[in-house]
This record gives sequence, structure tokens and C-alpha cells, in this order.
Amino acid sequence: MTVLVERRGAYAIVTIDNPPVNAVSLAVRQGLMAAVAQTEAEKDIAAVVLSCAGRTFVAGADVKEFDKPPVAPHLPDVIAAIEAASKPWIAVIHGTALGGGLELAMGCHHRVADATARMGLPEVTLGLIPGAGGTVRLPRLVDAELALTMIAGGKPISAQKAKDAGLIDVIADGDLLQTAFDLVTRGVACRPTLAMHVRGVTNDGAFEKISSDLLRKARGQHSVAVAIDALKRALIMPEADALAEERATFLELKTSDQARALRHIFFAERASLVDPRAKLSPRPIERIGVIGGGTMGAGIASLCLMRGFAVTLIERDMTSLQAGGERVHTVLEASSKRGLLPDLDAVLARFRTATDYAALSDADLVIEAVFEDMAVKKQVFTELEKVTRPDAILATNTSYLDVNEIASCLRDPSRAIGLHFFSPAHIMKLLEIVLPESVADDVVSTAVKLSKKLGKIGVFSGVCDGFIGNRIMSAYRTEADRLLIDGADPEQVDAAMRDYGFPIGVFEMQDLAGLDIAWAMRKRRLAEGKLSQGYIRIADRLCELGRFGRKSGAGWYDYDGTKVLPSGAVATIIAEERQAMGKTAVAFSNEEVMSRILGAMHLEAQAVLAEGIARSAQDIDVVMVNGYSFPRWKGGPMFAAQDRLS
Ligand code: 3H9
Repeated sequence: MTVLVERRGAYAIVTIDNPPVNAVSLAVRQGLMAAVAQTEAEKDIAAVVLSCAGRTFVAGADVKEFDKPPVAPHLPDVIAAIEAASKPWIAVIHGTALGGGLELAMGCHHRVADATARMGLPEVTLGLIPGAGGTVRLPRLVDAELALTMIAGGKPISAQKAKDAGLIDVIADGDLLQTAFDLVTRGVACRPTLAMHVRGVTNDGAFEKISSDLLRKARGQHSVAVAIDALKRALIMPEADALAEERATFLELKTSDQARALRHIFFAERASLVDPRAKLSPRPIERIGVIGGGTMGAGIASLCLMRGFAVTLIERDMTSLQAGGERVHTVLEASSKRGLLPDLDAVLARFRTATDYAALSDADLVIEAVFEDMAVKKQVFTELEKVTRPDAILATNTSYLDVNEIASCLRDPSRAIGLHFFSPAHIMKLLEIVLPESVADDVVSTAVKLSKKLGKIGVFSGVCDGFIGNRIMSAYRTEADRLLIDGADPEQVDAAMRDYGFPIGVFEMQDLAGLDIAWAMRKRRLAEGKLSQGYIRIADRLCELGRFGRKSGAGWYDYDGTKVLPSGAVATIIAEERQAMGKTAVAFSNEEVMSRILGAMHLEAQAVLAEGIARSAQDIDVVMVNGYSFPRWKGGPMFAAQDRLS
């Protein structure tokens, strides 16, 4: 039974049991309608307690149904029936009450929550607005500023904040269900949320400021603006009209390209680590060694510490070790100041540093993050094989190098895997799990479990120069260079990308990251004969002039303090290279610029897929969205391209 009705004396307990997250599917809606009818019909029922089985209260409408036409009974009607019931309904919330789940709870007459529960209206993150009364009921329970943050910002709030704001009535001290029964036995009345007055705006300036901040961050994702408008309407319109408007807007958004793209990414992210190769029991991981205390190594070490592992950081000498240790401390202290680490001392107690690899004799996993040089990586792996337990996993964080070749230097190459983190490692969501040919299946399962424990979105990649993400990035960087040769300038390319929804353009990004690393890589590739015909030398010439980006005060742009200025010197180099390649400048529209950038990404993505480097088009989309800031609401290069073609 998806919805079960039981009696406890004069009360009914209605339990939704729809694993894994009690999403409101058609069966749940039907079950709830039947539960309303039954509890209304049984005259001796004095009150109804609505709770959920399993790990959470209702986490929302069933998103899997969103690609099909809606089928009655619709959630707004179910909620209206509960709200109109003649006996009080009490929502009992544990886990997360999200989207349609919170709307259902707001349709109940009272709300009791676990202290660890969270509640929110994340519909905007799926390109939607609430569609079952959320924009109309929430501002009747909390002030308009909080309603705005929740509806147009999408982030859930804690039970305590919800209690302080008026969204829930009681936080359970002990047993949650018992707390609800204590409440009903004390006697509670029906209290329809819709009959309450709108709480309204307490501070106009604050409301406008929240709106403009959210709109800026939305970078072209429509649902945010639509959600703000829906709430503004709900603040002034009669509730029935506001509900009708909200529903119509929700249904319209549901079929929009952005909502489809966001659903695509939502499910793609949850499928990216489901794989037959990850079926075996993982090896236990408690102690992690990190080789190299540079930005990346220190970031990885900090992340592992924050997520509960014991970490030993290794550097080649005391000076580098001290610097690496300090980097880790800086990251942890910053996280602690932001309230992300409740017990900094306990975290630091799990941190050790050493210059001798022998300190890794008890490590379950070692991740190397040393200089990107094959000889150095092989030396590290050979050394690690000598000092670590034979079952310890040896991972490389290389961004480009051949993981098969690195693994081949081990007597037991099945222990080797690539774990490609993105900088800053404790913040960026993506983890590319790079699978060399020799990797053991239980090493793969262990990497999957580790990825989840580290809070990452993991994606499998085969071995190639750059793996999934850097390969596609390098293709689009090359296309951006070609655009310069053909007549665009860096300012236009960057502006076109920002208009499309990238947080930053390709040239601004290179200036931020530093041009020297990619220059070193190009020199290596050039020496190996791996750079293709028609190679564009503009970036090399900038580096030859010491223009390494922001850190050197000049790169693709000139920098005057915080000011970013177009560079005459860069324009001259572009013009010279254009002439040397026998091209004449032509004008481009921003659409043409984007079409070429996206086309290049898509072509490379297709090659990555055809070569079996990525398992699926959706994995590629997950990589580009989470590792390279491809706008989520476009879904990813493969999805966006598929849409352009269809
Ligand atoms: C909405 O409610 C609209 C209403 O306003 C109006 C309606 C008329 N539907 O994330 P996890 C699946 S819009 C279907 O790995 P966690 C998920 O695919 C919705 N399936 O777990 C996965 O399946 P599988 C507003 C869903 O513990 C499994 O559950 N709500 C849904 O890390 C476990 O998911 C949201 O946007 C769903 N709504 O996190 C909330 N949700 O095992 C979206 C999850 O087959 N959900 N699944 O791969 C979440 O944020 C997280 O799933 C949650 C749990 C925090 C709940």
C-alpha cells in the first residue's frame, strides 16, 4: 500500500510509503484522496496525523511523471481536500519536506518536525515554480522576504529556522510521532493556511535586494524571475486567483526547454555512478595518503579531512611540507569560520604530515597530486608500491596523462585508478573516475563509494589525453582561438558566452587560471608531434611576453587593479597572426560565436562518446555542468545540441 490508514484510538495515522523519497506519484495522490474520504467518513476520528515511512517526508512531486500529461487527482486538489477536511490534519516531518512535500505539509493544519528535518521549495532548481499552492500558502506562514528566498532561491531551511519563522509549530524533543499525538490530545483545531492573511513584506528594500541578487545569480535561468513574479502576485491577489495563476504558470514551465534540461541533468547526475563494474563490495577506506601539498593536494587532503577520513600529507622536504600543511589549515579554518566544520580540533587531530613515504604503510588509499610529468608520476607510483599494503588503492589526480602507462609501472596494476578532482577540490562538485584497462572491479566500487562520501558527483571516464572534460574544453578553447583568427575579439567571445549563461568567458577564465600551465602542456604536445595542423600561436605569444593572466597583471586582457581592460597589444598579436594565416577579419553576431563554440564542444563530445571514453551522452553533460560551469539549464553540450537538432 502506498498510502496506509491506521487507527490509534480516536486518531488516524496516514502513512505515505513510496520509497526511496516518498515522491508524490499518482498512486500517492490517489491514496491520499482515499484517506481523506475514509477519515472524513469515520465520524469517531478526531484528528489525522500524516507521516511518511522510510528515510524522509515527501521530497516532492514525482519528477518522473513530468514528461507526461498530468493525471487526476492533481496534487493541488489533494491538498485542497486535506485543507478543507473537517478534522485537523497534522503533518509529521522527518528528513526533507521539499516541493510538493512542503506544499502538502502546508495544506495540513499543523506541522511537527524532527530537529534535523529540512524544508524547502526547490522547484526553481528544476526550472519550475511551485505548482501546488507553495507561492500562495508560504507567504501566509512566513514573512515575504523568507518566502522569496525559499521560492526563488530554492535552498531548504532548517527545522529551527522554520519554527522561528512560523512555518512549523513544534520541533519534536523526543519521538516524532508521539510529539504529534501529544499535540492532538491537547486539542488542536482545523486551521486552513489559505484562510490566513498574507504576512506581507516587512522591508521593501530587503525584498528588492533579495530579488535582484537572485536574478543576477540566475544568469538567464527563467524560473527564478517567474518565481519572483508569482510570489509578488500571491502577495496581492485573492488566494483563488493566485492559485490558478500559479498552477497555469507551473504547467507552462514544466514543458519548457530549461525545465526539461534541468530534469535531464537531475536524473543524469543520479545515474552517473550506476554501473555493472561497481557491483562488488568496496574496500574499506579510513586512512588516506595524499602526495603533494600544492593547491590541488592540499585541497584534496582538506576535503578528505572534512569528510571524516584520517589523512597523511607527504611532501618531498620540510619546507614544502610546512607550506602544504599550512594550505590545509587555511582551507579548514575558512570552512570552520563559515560554520561548515562543527569541531575543527577533531578534524585536525586526524591530520598527519611526513616527508617519508613509510608513513603511508597503513594507508587504505593514496592519491598523488604531484607535478604533471609522466616520469615523476611513475617514480611516485613505484615508490608507493614498495611502502603501502598490497591491497591499498593507488590513485593519480593527473588531468591529462595516460593512466594506463602510470598503472603499468606497478607489479599489480589492478590497484591503480585515476581520481581527477577539480580545483578547488573541496568545492567543485565533479570527480572524474578514470578507469585504466587493468583496474580491479572492487577498486571501481571503492572509488564510487568514496566519491559519494566526499560529496562529489562522480563520472566514469576512459583513458585519453584530458579525459572527458579537459578534452572537450580544449576543443572549445581551440575554437575560441579560431574565432579570433576569423575576426572576433576576446571581449566579444567572452560576452557571448556570458549571455549564453556561462559564469565567465573562455578568455577571462584562462586569465584567472593562468596561461602558463596550458603553455607548458602545448610545448610538450608540440614536442610529441601531437598538435594539429593550423595550430594557433596567439596564446603562446602572450606567454612569451610574460602575459600569464591576472597573476602577472596582463593576459588576454590588461588589468588595472580590479579593472579588466581590452588590450591593444593582444589586438595587435591577433591581427598579426590572422595575417600570417592569410585570413581576413569578418564580423560575427553573438549567436554565431556561440554556435561555433557549442558546435566544437558537441563535435568533441561525439568523438569522446564514439571512442568509449564516456559511457553515455548524459555522463558528458554531467561532466560539463559540474566541472566546467556549462549552464545547467541548457542540460550540457550533448543535450543542448540534441535540442538544436530536434
Ligand atoms: C515539485 O514538487 C513540484 C510541485 O511544486 C508541484 C507538483 C504539482 N521525483 O538524490 P538521491 C529519486 S518538483 C522522483 O540520490 P539523496 C532519485 O532519482 C520536485 N524521483 O538521494 C533517486 O533515484 P534512484 C521538488 C526522485 O538522499 C532516489 O530518489 N523536489 C525525486 O541524496 C534518491 O535520490 C525536489 O526537487 C523526485 N522528486 O537526496 C527534490 N527525488 O535511486 C529532489 C529524488 O533511482 N530530490 N528522487 O537513482 C532531492 O533533492 C534529493 O533526492 C533528496 C534526497 C534531498 C530528496
